[in-house]
Amino acid sequence: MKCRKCGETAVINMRQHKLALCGEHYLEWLPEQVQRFIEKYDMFTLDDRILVAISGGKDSLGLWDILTRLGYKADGLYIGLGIDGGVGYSDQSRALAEQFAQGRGLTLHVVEIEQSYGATLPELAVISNRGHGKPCSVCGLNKRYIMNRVAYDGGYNVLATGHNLDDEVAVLMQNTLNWAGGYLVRQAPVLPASRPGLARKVKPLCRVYEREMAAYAIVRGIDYIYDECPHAVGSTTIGHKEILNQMEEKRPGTKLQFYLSFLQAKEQGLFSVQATEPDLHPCDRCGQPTSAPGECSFCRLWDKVRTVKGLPERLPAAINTFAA
Ligand code: Q46
Ligand code: ZN
Ligand code: ZN
Repeated sequence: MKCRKCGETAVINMRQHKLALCGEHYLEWLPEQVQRFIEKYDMFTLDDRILVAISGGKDSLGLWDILTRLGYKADGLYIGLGIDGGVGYSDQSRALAEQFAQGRGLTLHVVEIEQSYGATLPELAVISNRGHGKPCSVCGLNKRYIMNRVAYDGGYNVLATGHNLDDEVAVLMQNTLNWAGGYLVRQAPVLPASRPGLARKVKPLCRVYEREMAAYAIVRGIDYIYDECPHAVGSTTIGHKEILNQMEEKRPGTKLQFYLSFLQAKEQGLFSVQATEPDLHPCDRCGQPTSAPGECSFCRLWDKVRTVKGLPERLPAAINTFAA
């Protein structure tokens, strides 16, 4: 397979785009694509301050790399969850995130939930008694809260995550199978900041295939964590990804088509009836916008942990920033 631009040996063949490229041209092509999506969906401009959620995986590190190559002001946020899974998952991913930031002179904020709030994620899952011993349900809540908090405190108006096309399509399939109207309405490349205190949420990689991100990280020499989170094993999302990959194999472009048709249908008003905004007010304890009466679910969760573990009322917030 030869590169369409120069005739050298191609490193990737993208059947859905009928395009094969060599390493050099691929490293040019992908950021151009991402820039196109940033503009198309009005995600942000060179004036915005962007906080990128960094997991240590190929998508978030690849995204951070692309945004800085494109000239955007983007700092990173790594949230340490204290997950071991027999492979030191959290420690390893944090080390890779720090190594990436240091090597490029970028600013990375690190929040360890155990240090900041008093328990690791697996501990929290047991204490909260939610999610049947699986930490994923409390994980999302904590990540969302901490991302909003750090974005707000640090004056970032945009929060970028590395969700790729495969992630988006797996969620879309799940939401469609459940006809989850509320979720379908909110699934989008951009979620505007509807209230003061919330940053605009963007997914610049929403049209980039997972294998394209893996190829980018490898060709670009980015050291990333190959393992998935140990708690992701056997998840519904991974099951859906496998099915979608089989469909893609038979008909290249299926995943992209599914996603783009969904966005188009939404634009034409297919889900607009459902678009009701929850009533938000500031949490009694922390002040972040919440739809729950009184305290937000994050504060209530950690109140319980403090009671169970006999911890002091409030631990000092610990955000470690490794500045450029
Ligand atoms: S939710 Fe669950 Fe993920 Fe959190 S505990 Fe791991 S698998 S990281 S996207
Ligand atoms: Zn080439
Ligand atoms: Zn709160």
